[in-house]
Amino acid sequence: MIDCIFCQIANHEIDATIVYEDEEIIAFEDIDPQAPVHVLVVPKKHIHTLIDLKENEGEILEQLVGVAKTVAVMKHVDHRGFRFVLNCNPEGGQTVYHLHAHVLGGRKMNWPPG
Ligand code: D5M
Repeated sequence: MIDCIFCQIANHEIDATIVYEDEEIIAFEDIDPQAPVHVLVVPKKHIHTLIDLKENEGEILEQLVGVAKTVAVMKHVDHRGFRFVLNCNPEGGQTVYHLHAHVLGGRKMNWPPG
């Protein structure tokens, strides 16, 4: 999608600090980190929100989770603990409308989340 910032990052049209990339998924540092570790895990295919993910696209979620685990190991938060967050639509806190998951760690997470 032409105006989508995460599509532009996935296509290497704008810069990001990329920590992982394969054919389907890209992971990069969040520009406004909310924890010492804050990485976004993003499918390269443009999907607006979790709700727009089709039934036959479940593999994308598996890939997101798999890469989130890889990022947690790379960032040494796998055993300490980390949070995997997927915001959906306005009340879910989504601000960028290209499906993505957050990997947050390096500090104690609060519950319930804000
Ligand atoms: O999360 C959207 C996240 O995307 C938010 O934490 C800021 C981050 N963001 C926005 N633009 C960029 C760029 N250009 N690089 C890296 N990170 C970015 P949401 O769940 O939609 O609220």
